[in-house]
Amino acid sequence: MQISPRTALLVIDVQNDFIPGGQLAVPEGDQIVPLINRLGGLFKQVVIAQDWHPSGHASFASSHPGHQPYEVIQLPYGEQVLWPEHCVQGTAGAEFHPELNLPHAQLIIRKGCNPDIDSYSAFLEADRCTTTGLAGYLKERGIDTVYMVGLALDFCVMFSALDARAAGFNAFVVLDACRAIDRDGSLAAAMERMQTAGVGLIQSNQLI
Ligand code: VGL
Ligand code: ZN
Repeated sequence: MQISPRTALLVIDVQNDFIPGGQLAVPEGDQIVPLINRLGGLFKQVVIAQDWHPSGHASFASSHPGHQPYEVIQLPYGEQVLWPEHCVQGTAGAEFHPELNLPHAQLIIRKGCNPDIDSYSAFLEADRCTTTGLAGYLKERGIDTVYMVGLALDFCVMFSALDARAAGFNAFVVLDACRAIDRDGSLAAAMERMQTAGVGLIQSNQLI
């Protein structure tokens, strides 16, 4: 398929902590890397999102004495799943998978940097009002369509896709270039939310 120059690939959180062996490993997270590299070559515009938390971040269970990872608690902006410590700024776990190879990517957008607010989405933090600036960047470059790949399908990929739609972009998720955490039905719920929001759910052979 000829990919329009008004289209960008958004590569989400392909970082060591989300790969088997990492602090918040997504099953088979490593298996999508070769496909993402291949897809990257089709796009002129590539943006890479990087989960990038300060130590002591509000999304870490360790920041809430008496609570365990994967519990859900109430924070000022709403419900928050508590995670193991992951993607701490400057650590090896926060680095991209060593085989991720997208040298022509022009923007790395770091998210979750606010100590008190999580940000699954590459567009909008969990308070649902602080933006990362990504929508403005894409719009100023004339981009109207965003394809998304990466980790985790049922958290950061889904929220990025929903927010891309809300910001007025055509949004597609390349399912075989994603992997999910899938806790408590989160994958099925994510698929339904994306479908309802008009996110295109496709396979890589529709692009390659
Ligand atoms: C993610 C949980 C916490 C993700 C990031 O990349 O999907 N999930 N932080
Ligand atoms: Zn995170």
